[in-house]
Amino acid sequence: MQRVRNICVVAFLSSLAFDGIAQQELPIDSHATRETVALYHNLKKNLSQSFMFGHQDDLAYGVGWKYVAGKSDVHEVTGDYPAVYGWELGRLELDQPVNLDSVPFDRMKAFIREGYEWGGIITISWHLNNPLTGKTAWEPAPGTVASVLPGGEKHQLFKNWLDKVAAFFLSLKGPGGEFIPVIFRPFHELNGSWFWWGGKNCSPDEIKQLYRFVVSYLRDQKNVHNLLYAYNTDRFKTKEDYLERFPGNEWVDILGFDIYQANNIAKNEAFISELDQTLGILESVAREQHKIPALTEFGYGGVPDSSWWTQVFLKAIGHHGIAYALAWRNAGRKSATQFEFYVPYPGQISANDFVRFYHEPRTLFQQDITKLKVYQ
Ligand code: BMA
Repeated sequence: MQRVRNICVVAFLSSLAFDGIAQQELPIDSHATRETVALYHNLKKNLSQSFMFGHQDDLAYGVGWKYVAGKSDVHEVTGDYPAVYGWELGRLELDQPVNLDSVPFDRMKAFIREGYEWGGIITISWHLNNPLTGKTAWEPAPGTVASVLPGGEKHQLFKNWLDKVAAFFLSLKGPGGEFIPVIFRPFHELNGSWFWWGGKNCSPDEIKQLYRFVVSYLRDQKNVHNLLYAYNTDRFKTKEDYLERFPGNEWVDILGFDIYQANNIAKNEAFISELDQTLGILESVAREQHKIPALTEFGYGGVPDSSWWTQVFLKAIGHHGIAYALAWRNAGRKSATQFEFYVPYPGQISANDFVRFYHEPRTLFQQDITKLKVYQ
């Protein structure tokens, strides 16, 4: 009721001013579904009180197991599931039934529905192949971004790929037939040079054009209205660095960056100070742009420090107000010599500290966020 009265007064004073105020409180998609708008509002609320813990591929596999109903390394250690679930679309564009990390897309959809029904939040990345060379996302070939923009030789192919992504998003439905909201973070780590859409492999103007094209194609051509869009760099030093490739306020809902600690405990202090400073810049840009700040990916591979969660990660997060932080995937054994995980499993050296981290009032997991009802 209060809101109705305010709207009348503001509309009376100036309809232009009202537009300005209202837009700050809505996602960039003016046709976003009710649940998507509710998620946006709820992510914006209480930013300074707490943050949600997320994990990539949490329900699909962990260290030493794959596809066990109800299993999750986070759950094995804490007795609770994450609040945010990360999933990955790489190879959907090639019509393959499994993604680049061997997760079948039909199972992924079921996990997404499960997490949503528990009240959890879904975020999706896309390590799409290089459309110009046909190789992986990590095969930068200068000219690739230009080739997929309107007028480019791979533009039509890229649109075909986006059609598949649109169909995937539109296939995600909750129990009442409503679309499941997703935080989509296309072209993540776009200031690094390891992906074809990143850093030196294209100009800032080209990636901005590409980002805008993807948003307008999915939203305005394919009628996908269950997405919040995340602008997602890798680590950065200054506000200018962060915004160098920013497509503009009207194209982005969430501002994030990815950061990993190098495998060296001696560098704990350096990591705390870097993460603390970078989060400070992120928060101030988010305030200026009226967007939602988030740590879109983080991790310390193999977590070799027994008190990393409370003595390093939580210290760096400190007083910062971010909506969520997504730990990367527990791939487990990748080859005879490679082992990848970012969240402890039972018996892992940081498991007890992860339980302490779980009990910190500032960290939100599944049971906390179910109560928050973020889709209402
Ligand atoms: C990387 C690693 C890879 C994986 C890729 C995409 O950081 O985890 O093993 O294929 O992300 O999910």
